[in-house]
Amino acid sequence: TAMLDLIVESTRRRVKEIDSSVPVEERQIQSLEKSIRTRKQNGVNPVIAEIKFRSPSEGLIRSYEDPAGIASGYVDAGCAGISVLTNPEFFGGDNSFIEKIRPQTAVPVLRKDFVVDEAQVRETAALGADAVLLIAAVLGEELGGFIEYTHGFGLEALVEVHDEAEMENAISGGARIIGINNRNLKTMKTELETTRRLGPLAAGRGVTVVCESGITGPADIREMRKCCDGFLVGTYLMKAEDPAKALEG
Ligand code: IGP
Repeated sequence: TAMLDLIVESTRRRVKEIDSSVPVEERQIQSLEKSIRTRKQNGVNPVIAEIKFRSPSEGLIRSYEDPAGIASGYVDAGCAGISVLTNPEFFGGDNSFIEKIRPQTAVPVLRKDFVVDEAQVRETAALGADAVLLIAAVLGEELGGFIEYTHGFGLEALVEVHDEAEMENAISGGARIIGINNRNLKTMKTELETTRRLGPLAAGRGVTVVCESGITGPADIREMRKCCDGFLVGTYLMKAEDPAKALEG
């Protein structure tokens, strides 16, 4: 996984600059798990809408505009949560996006980065996000420890998996929300088949399953809803002329 290795390596450099003396304020988090469950019970497709200006596979997705403006459009359109890329080098993100979005957003905010060190989890809490992405392929045997550390801050973890072994690692590690990434990080191709195959493995095990990546519109959501609880959509929304309208659509 050359691309993933490259991203992880550059992330390790950023980790050295984290100031862990910044206080983590005590606060009530907004639960992504509940937000997804409630919408599903009410017959609404739970969509976590993403803010992502570039990616390794797409290059520039959308020219930069105020992330808080995009987020408020997503909230008005009824999203279950907002996913925010904070990796600058590969995804055009920034930690400050979280601080800009959080105060004016009534839905859970997911901080999406490549967590390789506990200092990043603590940083996520300090930035004010409600949930953090943990990638099974990055953390391996350390995954369970990171999940526990995350829950210790009162934060939720979206635990990302791409195959059967990672799914088992996530469930046995105590994951409550599992994202099945349809993108193969080796080939960078997306296949909805991944969620079709792995989704049923999580059924009846008390976890909430999110179908991630490669969703190209409402038809994909209708097709996939039997295999998962929620959806994470980035590129399709960010490429739309009006991302919020695309979400309503
Ligand atoms: C969104 P898409 O294909 O709708 O833009 O995908 C999201 O799943 C994707 O951004 C993503 C991601 C990640 C990004 C999934 N896992 C890990 C960075 C790191």
